[in-house]
Formats: sequence, structure tokens, C-alpha cells
Amino acid sequence: MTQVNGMWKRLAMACTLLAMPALAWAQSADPHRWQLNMGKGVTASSQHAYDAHMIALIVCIVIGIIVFGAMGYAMFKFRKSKGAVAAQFSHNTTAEIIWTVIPVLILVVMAWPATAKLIAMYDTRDAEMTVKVTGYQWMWKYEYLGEDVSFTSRLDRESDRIRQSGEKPDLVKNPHYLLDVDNQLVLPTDTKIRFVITADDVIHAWWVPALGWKQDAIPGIVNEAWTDIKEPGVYRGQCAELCGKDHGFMPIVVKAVPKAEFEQWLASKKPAPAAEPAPAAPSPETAPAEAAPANAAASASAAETPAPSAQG
Ligand SMILES: [Cu+2]
Repeated sequence: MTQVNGMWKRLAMACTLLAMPALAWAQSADPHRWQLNMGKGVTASSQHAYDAHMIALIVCIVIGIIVFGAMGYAMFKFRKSKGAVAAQFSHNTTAEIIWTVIPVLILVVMAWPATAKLIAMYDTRDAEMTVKVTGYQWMWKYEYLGEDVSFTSRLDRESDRIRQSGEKPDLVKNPHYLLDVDNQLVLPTDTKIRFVITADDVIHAWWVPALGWKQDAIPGIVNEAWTDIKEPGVYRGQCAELCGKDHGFMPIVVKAVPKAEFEQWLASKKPAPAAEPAPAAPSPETAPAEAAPANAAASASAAETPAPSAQG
């Protein structure tokens, strides 16, 4: 008996040692080569998904150990060579009730927190800002609603050059080959951000694993999602719905920065304000607020004037 106990202890220790690298890798936001477990991500949603996954995984492991342990023990202990004779019975009501009720209880225990987390994932109320994401063949458009800031984001030119040239990509020189974009989606941390997601041509799906969800981008339909990124960093993703020949070449890059830095970035992306005081204005007390729009209008019309002649 002590020998059997010792064997189980050694087996448990071996299992723990084998699981250790997986537990260590699970800390990071982005996937690693040979990663075994899912990542924890950097948002509450991704943490919830990770927790639900770990609960289910642990339940599966415990059930697996119990079932296969009992099977192995029964096959070894009651083997034919030891003179064991198969029991003869057609059914046992007590056993049937037990093996129905226990799995139902296990499922309820697993479904309860999972459902609560799923409901929370779809609750976009009380968002502090909204970003509209539109999928195109083959790029993304981001609009910061109400901020007058929008831009497209597509595969970076160097990745595109390498893939079209047929040369072998060097992952040391280009560690983010096919995973970089020209314009990153900059987002603030510690902010509830609502996404409205759609597409302009075919179905795409916007997916950044570190945020913990993916959402279909469907023409004519506006889907919703939200995030609240806890850690500043660069998080990469891809289109996750087969959308055409360049489906594999429309990556996503989210750059999460602290709120103050985001405000600065957003201000820098807004169209230049019309009321720029002219530096040459000598009047020290009142900035010529009306003069500036007039200047802007004048320069705008000056810019427009030569256009017809240039065309003609
Ligand atoms: Cu796509």
C-alpha cells in the first residue's frame, strides 16, 4: 500500500513539473512559440476567459484522474489471471442517479460563473469613448467617434515588400513580419472603450487575443464589443474571418498608452484648429481670434484657386 502511495506521489510531482513551464508562459499577453496554455491577456474580459478556462481545465483533469485511475485500478486488481469473474447485473438505480446528478452539478458549477462573465463581456454601457472599426479588403479603418479623428491601418510596407518579393523573411531582422501596420490603433489604458464593428465589403473579424475577444465585422450590421486595457503595451492581432486572398495580410496593432499620453496623441491627430494665432502679430494683449479664420479661409481659397488651371 505504501508503495502505491509513493507511486501516486511521484506521478503527481511529475505532472506538476510538466505543468510548470505552461503556468509560467501563461503570464504574457502575446502568444509565444510552443506556448501550451492560453494567455491571460491584459483586460478584465481576457482574465475572466482565462479563469473560466482554468476552472474547466482543472475540473477535466480531476475527472480524468479519477476515471482513468478507477479504470486502471479495476483492470489491474480484478484481472482474469487472478480469477476475477465479471459481475452480472443489468442496472443499478442508485448508481444511475449518482452518475446523472454529479455531472449535472459539475456543469451547473461551471456554467454559472461562465454565464455571468459572458453577460459582462457584452455589456457596453458606461463606456467612456467609442471607436468604430470598419473592415475592408484588406485593411482596417478606425474612427474615434466624436473626436474627428480617423485613419486606415494596413500591413506595413516592409512586410508587404518581403512577401511580394518572394525572399525568405528573416524573423531576427523583421520580428513582426506580417504583424505590423502603418498606423497603430492607439488606445488609453484604464478606460472603458466601446467598439462598434462593421465591414464595407465582405465579412471580416477583428481579433486581438490579448484583449480576450474577437468580433465579426459584417457589412450592414454593427456589432459591439468593449475593452478596458490594464497594462500599457503593444498588442497584435489579425483578421479572423476568411475574407479573400489577402485575408492573412491585414494585421491589427493596438498600442495602449496611459490616459494623459493618449490625450496628447489624440490632440496631435485632430485637424489643425482654425484659430492659430499668427506669430507675427504684434498686439500683445488680445490674440486676433477673428483674423485667423479669415487667414485660413484665404489660404484655403488660395490653395484651391490654382487647381483648375493645374488640371487644365
Ligand atoms: Cu479580413
